[in-house]
Amino acid sequence: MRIDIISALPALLESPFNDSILKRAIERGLVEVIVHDLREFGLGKHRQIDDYQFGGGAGMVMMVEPIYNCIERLKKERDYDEIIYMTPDGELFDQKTANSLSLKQNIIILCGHYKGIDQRIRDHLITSEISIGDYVLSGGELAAAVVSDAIIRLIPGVLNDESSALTDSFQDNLLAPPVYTRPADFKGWKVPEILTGGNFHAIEKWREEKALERTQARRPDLLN
Ligand code: 6GU
Repeated sequence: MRIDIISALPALLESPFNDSILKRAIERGLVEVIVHDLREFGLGKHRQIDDYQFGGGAGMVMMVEPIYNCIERLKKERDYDEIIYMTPDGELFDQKTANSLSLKQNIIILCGHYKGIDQRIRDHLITSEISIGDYVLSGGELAAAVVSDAIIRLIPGVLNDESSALTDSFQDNLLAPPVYTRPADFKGWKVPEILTGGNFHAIEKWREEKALERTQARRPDLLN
């Protein structure tokens, strides 16, 4: 899989892909993540990428031309399954969308900034619009990192224990059960006995019960 991220602030996208699971996935060749600096497609000697909005109003708008040129350059090289625009008025991101995006070959993620991007890009080039929640971030970069992380960890071979992505919270509309590691007794705070007893059938049953209990208590909406 290949993810091309277009950003006016590419530095914001450096560290998420240079550590831990995502870094290893890239090193193993399971995913390619290429960040494109929109400024390189800016107009004139100042490499302008934003301008005042028609009709007046506060805030700059990202211009059509630099984004168009960047996307068209990429589209010449390969076909893209999705061209995603990160925006707080997009469709709410969830595990189902992550699952479906993880099956794609090539995607572009465009990060918005300032007051947003010229609507004509959204009308003519964007195939889907994603928001990561009902709050406003200064730009789409952190949201793009969130979406990329959720997608990449689902690619086969990225997680060491492949089954572990399947037992994530949300995969079956249930939150994950509690987990424990050694020591079994820390200052009198004890691990549930069933987990140290070695009865795997009983442990599985306990985990299912706890997952259901936790979901009922915290996210009853998931059970409908
Ligand atoms: Cl994708 N972008 C911005 N700027 N804010 C957000 C968001 C995206 N998702 C939630 N808030």
